[in-house]
Amino acid sequence: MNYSHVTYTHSYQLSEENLLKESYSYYQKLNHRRSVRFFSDKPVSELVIQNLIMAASTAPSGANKQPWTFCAISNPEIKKQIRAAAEEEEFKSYNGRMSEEWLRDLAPLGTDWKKPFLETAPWLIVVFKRAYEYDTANKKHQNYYVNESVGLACGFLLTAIHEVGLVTLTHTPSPMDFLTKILNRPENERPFLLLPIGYPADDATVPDIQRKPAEEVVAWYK
Ligand code: IYR
Repeated sequence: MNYSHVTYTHSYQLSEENLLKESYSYYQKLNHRRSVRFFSDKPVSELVIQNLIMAASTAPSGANKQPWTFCAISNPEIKKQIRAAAEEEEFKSYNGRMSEEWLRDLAPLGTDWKKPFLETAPWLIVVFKRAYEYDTANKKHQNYYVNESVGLACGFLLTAIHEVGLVTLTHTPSPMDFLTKILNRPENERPFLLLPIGYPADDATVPDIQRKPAEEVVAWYK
């Protein structure tokens, strides 16, 4: 069945001058986003988390399949299990699984296998990609561009979290299949990204990294 088409309405069109101003200030705003590893345990309400997830879920997706599930976890017992399992994998990664070059690249960031933020942050969001779907007759249906779609949704989630003054970290313990087991997810779902979310700790620090300048990022073809 085809969709009916409705008129596209966008709330504003900026003057050229304001377009320049707004695009610059949006860049400045996003440029303040940082991956934060030190969280306050100050609670964040469930409705806030739901709004942030629904903002993420507005991302475009292949054939509009929206191939994602966001698990929102505040249960301390589950967070504890996730931390223990993640640290077990990370310990192995930092002590033999990652290459020398990888460890050298990470050294300036000061990361290690310990992940206390998985318990401190009031919420963990585990994003699952849905490789395929089952209909009510248990027939399998494919999804499209699943990694791209879920990656975009995660990008939306990160910008939404930043916009409301909360912080997060794109944490990817590897391998991540322990999340499927702990959260009891169905076999058509695969863990994609683990995000602690909350307020930054009062004494939170971030590494003093630099972003590439425009000349290194943009290739113009005018
Ligand atoms: N997943 C590990 C290691 C790690 C890997 C990369 I690439 C990073 O940019 C940061 C960390 C961890 O979370 O510590």
